[in-house]
Amino acid sequence: MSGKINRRDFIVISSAAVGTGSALLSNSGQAITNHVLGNVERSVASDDSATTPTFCEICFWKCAGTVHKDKSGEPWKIIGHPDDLHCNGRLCTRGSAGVGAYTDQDRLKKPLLRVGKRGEQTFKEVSWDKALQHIADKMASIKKEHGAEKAALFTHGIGGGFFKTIFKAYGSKMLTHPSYAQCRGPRAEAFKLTFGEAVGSPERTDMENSKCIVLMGSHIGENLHNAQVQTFSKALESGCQVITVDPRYSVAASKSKHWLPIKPGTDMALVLAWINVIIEEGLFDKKFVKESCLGFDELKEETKDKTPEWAYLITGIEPQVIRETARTMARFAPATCVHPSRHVAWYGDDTQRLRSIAILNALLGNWGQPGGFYFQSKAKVKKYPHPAYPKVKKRWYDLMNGEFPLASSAPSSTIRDLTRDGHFKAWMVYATNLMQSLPEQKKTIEAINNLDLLVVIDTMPAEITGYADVVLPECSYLERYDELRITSGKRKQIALRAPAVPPKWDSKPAWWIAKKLADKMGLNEYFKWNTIEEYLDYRLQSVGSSLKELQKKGVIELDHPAPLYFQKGERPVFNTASGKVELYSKRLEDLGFDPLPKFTMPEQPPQDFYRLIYGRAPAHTFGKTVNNPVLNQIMPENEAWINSNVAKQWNLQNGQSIKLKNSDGVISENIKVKVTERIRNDAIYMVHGFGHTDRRLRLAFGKGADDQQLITRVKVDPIMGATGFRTNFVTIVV
Ligand SMILES: Nc1nc2c(c(=O)[nH]1)N[C@H]1C(S)=C(S)[C@@H](COP(=O)(O)OP(=O)(O)OC[C@H]3O[C@@H](n4cnc5c(=O)[nH]c(N)nc54)[C@H](O)[C@@H]3O)O[C@H]1N2
Ligand SMILES: Nc1nc2c(c(=O)[nH]1)N[C@H]1C(S)=C(S)[C@@H](COP(=O)(O)OP(=O)(O)OC[C@H]3O[C@@H](n4cnc5c(=O)[nH]c(N)nc54)[C@H](O)[C@@H]3O)O[C@H]1N2
Ligand code: SF4
Ligand SMILES: [Mo]
Repeated sequence: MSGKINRRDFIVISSAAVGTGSALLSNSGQAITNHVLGNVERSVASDDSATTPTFCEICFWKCAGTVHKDKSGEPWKIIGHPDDLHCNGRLCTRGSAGVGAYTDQDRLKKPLLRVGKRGEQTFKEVSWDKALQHIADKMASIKKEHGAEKAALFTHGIGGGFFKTIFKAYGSKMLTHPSYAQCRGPRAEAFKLTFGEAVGSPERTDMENSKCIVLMGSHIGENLHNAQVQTFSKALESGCQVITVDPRYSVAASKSKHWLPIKPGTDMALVLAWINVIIEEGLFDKKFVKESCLGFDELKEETKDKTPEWAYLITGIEPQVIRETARTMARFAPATCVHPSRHVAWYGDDTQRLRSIAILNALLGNWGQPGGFYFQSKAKVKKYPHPAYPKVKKRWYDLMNGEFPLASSAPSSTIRDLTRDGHFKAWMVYATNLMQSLPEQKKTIEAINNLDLLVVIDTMPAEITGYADVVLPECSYLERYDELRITSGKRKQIALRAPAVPPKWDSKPAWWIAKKLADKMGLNEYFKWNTIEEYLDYRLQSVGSSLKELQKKGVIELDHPAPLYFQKGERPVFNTASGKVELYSKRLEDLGFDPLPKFTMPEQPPQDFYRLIYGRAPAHTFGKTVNNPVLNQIMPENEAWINSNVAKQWNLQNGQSIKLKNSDGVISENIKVKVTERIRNDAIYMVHGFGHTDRRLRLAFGKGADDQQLITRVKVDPIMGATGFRTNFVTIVV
């Protein structure tokens, strides 16, 4: 496999690729709507009352948009908000298909109480009053018998905030979300250790001004975070040189000057070799390093033998390619951005790998510089007043026994493992399908079996709801008000989500569920507002706006954003102990970890086994869109990407149905083979989120395979507790 792509290949491959991110963004939801509705003429209402502001809930990018209704009052298309920084007026395929989240006939319709065994999915429908009373009684007895801190809350999504209030008021700060230890936690800790600040979400990468972008895994275009794809496309249009490191020829690779088909799990060795070249050839930002960085000499000493020749034997990337790409990065610095990726829980040494990436960026002097990393602003909006929360006896970190000293958020996997050991009695789970998001499913089931109460608040009968004692149906985002979207970015924006239509069936918004539950739990003083409108208006008044203004505009922008970059002559101060960028981390050293990243080779697949790797597809968000009637049509199942030579060896044909078996003997559901040159011969790739086992998901049930089922071995990051997922090997069962 050659690293460099010539121009001819570039054109051929890019047109053959799955489609670029920008091609999957649309100015209006009409194309998608027609796709579902078969091009029927709609009689469109044109008065103002037929449009409502919202922000998208199909993924966590939260693009702001406008919902349009037809004359019968049904939502029929969603259009991106032109002023919104997250989307610039264009929603992606998934966001345009948001109406499908509302129309899905398989949605949860009534509160449910479990009647059969856990996992059997046997429930009876009950009233809200009964369901909430059941939860309130159970929570009260758990608190009385075991203490409030025996209850844990898992959330992923903006409505989770209302349940956090309940938990804190109840006396538990055991709050966790899988987007930390299963996603971007290592990135946050590595950048905080190095620069004193995290990268944030949306990321503060200034790609639209980059002249060189380096992607390590990060498969932008398939990973479809709207404005990020747009800025990437913009950079490409203005001739930015992209270097993509990926064992698979991703869509981003097809847009790149260089594709480095790295041996999976060896990225840190490549980064250390790049650092070696940049230091040895004197290509680093000397002024910035001298004035603002700590530990350069130690870094130089540590990496002096990490030559491209050393890295070649580990990564499979030829030394001259390593040198050439390092020189390219340096040539365009500081307008070079080595993207820190987002889902980084890969191999168990993830904080250290991300440290190496942070250090490389520091040497390029791109922090606070156009084309590198910019400084973000965020609106300060007052909280609705409530009494002080009770003091808690124990926090999650008191349970860690000294492990994961730099975890700044509770690793969901550890909370799960502690539950398995009997530490927790109740879980409330809001908008996260823990059966698919946490690795080692068996442990998740064992943990759940140790609970006295599992409450799941979801819109769909996801796998996790099958194990719940009480299931609470939330309405779709098109049917509800929600917490304000107040995100960090280049400017200070606030967006509103308002209901375009009333909730279908007996589903309710998160704020309503939380407020009613608080009443039953005797915690109503924490939800003093009478209506959600009053709550939102109070918050908006605190920044000189109002609910009325947001209802009209959808997105507002506050004055005085912080400068995006360091000002000329400014002497940067960093939020680290030394006030400098810490190339060498005394903090890590004091905690007994390597102060500079050191590479160790991950375990390699045995004979006839391949490393299981996974990623995103532009038409889906994890497993939560597979049952969406629109998106299901676009991509109903996933495929196993298998290298052509491997396929030949196993005598596999394109489209053939196989199963995969992992090293622990777990066998997947059926999955179709995609025979391709676009992946190395030591890995098999699939899109995450398929292989649903809940029969109530009529479109998604039994379609494709679930990567999570095959992830039975993880390597845990000792610094902050992330579960490295890419440590599993699979073989083929024909
Ligand atoms: N369409 C869509 N977009 C999404 C999401 C979604 O569900 N759907 N989810 C969003 C979320 S929450 C996240 S966290 C992000 C995740 O998106 P990213 O941060 O881009 O995730 P990665 O894990 O970096 O990307 C997967 C890529 O890593 C490659 N890979 C596998 N092993 C290795 C390796 O050892 N080294 C290298 N260099 N590459 C490797 C795979 O081939 C694949 O191309 O996507 C976001 N965007
Ligand atoms: N094997 C493997 N595991 C992974 C990943 C991977 O790529 N492979 N990715 C990891 C990453 S990066 C992340 S961020 C996590 C993501 O993990 P999760 O956030 O758990 O993602 P999903 O599995 O899609 O579960 C989302 C749940 O929210 C529900 N939902 C959707 N909309 C709403 C709503 O409006 N209200 C409510 N109440 N519920 C709603 C959906 O029905 C679904 O059950 O998974 C991590 N785990
Ligand atoms: S990127 Fe797409 S799915 Fe995600 S919030 Fe924006 S429009 Fe919705
Ligand atoms: Mo994520």
